[in-house]
Amino acid sequence: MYAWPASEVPALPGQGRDLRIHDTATEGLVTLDPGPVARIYVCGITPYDATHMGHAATYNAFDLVQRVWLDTKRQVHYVQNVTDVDDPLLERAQRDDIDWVALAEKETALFREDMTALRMLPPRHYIGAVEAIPGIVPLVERLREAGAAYELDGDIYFSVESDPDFGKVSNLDAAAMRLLSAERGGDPERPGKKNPLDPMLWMAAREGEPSWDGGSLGRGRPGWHIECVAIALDHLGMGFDVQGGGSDLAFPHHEMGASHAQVLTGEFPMAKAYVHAGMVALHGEKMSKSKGNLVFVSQLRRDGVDPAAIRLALLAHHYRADWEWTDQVLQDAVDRLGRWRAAVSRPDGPAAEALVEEIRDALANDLDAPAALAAVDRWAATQEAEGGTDIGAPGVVSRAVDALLGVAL
Ligand code: 5CA
Ligand code: ZN
Repeated sequence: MYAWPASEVPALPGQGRDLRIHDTATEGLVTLDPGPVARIYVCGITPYDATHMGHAATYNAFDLVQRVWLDTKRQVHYVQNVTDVDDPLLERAQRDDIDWVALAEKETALFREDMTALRMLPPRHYIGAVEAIPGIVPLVERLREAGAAYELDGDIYFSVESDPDFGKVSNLDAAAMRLLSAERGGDPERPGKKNPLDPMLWMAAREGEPSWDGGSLGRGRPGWHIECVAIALDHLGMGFDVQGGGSDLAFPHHEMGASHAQVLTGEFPMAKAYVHAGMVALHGEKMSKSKGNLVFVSQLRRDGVDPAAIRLALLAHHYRADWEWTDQVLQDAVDRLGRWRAAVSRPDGPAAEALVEEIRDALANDLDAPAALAAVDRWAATQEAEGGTDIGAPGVVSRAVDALLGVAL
């Protein structure tokens, strides 16, 4: 499916930096060394409700990854999916008595608008689960032929024991895995499974639910993890640079996906770094569609909030931190945007070359956006207090803030 329009990324003077980023699998910082084309897969939305600040924060983190790479003059091959058929989507459509396809299309369209407004660069390939089904079926068939999958009352499960490297993404013990599996879409209690953690690859058609021809698998629909694996392998291949998502995806989603891919290809690892963004909360609890404690990007836009201020509110938090959305967070961002715009509206100002390097250093250091904002704050404060004589410096600052942080001043 089509993604959304790209905003322009101004070229900057000087040299970009190689990105050092936290990898969940090795539990430390890794300096990535992508070739001329960096490859990244970021898990997309399940489109049954509007984009909330938690989603926006996670996509902001990976937009920064893309911008750091672009600044090194690399191309970026970015792939994102849309989980446009899954239990939560079907349940919401039933609850609201609407067609599930119409619901998915409406919320995906709104997501595109929100991403465009926030100046998130689009993926090169934006792929729906439904359109990926013809590629998913043969992968499940191959897993079954390899003895890594088995049938249970018509449903097909992946056997986690078929991957010797299972567990190396999230580094959790068995008890923690079991708990998270139950919370996040798994069915560890279902009798008859070889291992309670085994995830579904293909769900046999259920009465009243959509289903597709699965060849030798019979009619049904794909499991969640194999969806992302099929799309990632099709468009990026193994050993891509970054697998991204929020921290709630480390287990089971990214763990299971890595195992599927590793068993399918015999290669390890699927991704060179597994990068996870922290969770945004509202009123003390993780913002989530199922709990309904949400602040929507589209609602703020409707209320007249400048999308650049929303973006600055996201950037004010380190991507790995869990943080709380409050009115004050937004107000601080609105105030900061005002100060920055005033500072760049003059024709001259304090020299800006050092500032560009500071923003680059901050982002290359595990995407330290708050440090980048602090550097721009200092330049803006000097501009306000003393001004400067460097003709064109405000232009350099606004181009750097746009190219590296996605904020249009
Ligand atoms: N479709 C799947 C991924 S294949 C999915 O998790 N969809 S989602 O709509 O539930 O979430 C989309 C992205 O937003 C995921 O990366 C998820 O980790 C992230 N996310 C969800 N809630 C929050 C939150 N409160 N804070 C930060 N990120 C969040
Ligand atoms: Zn995914």
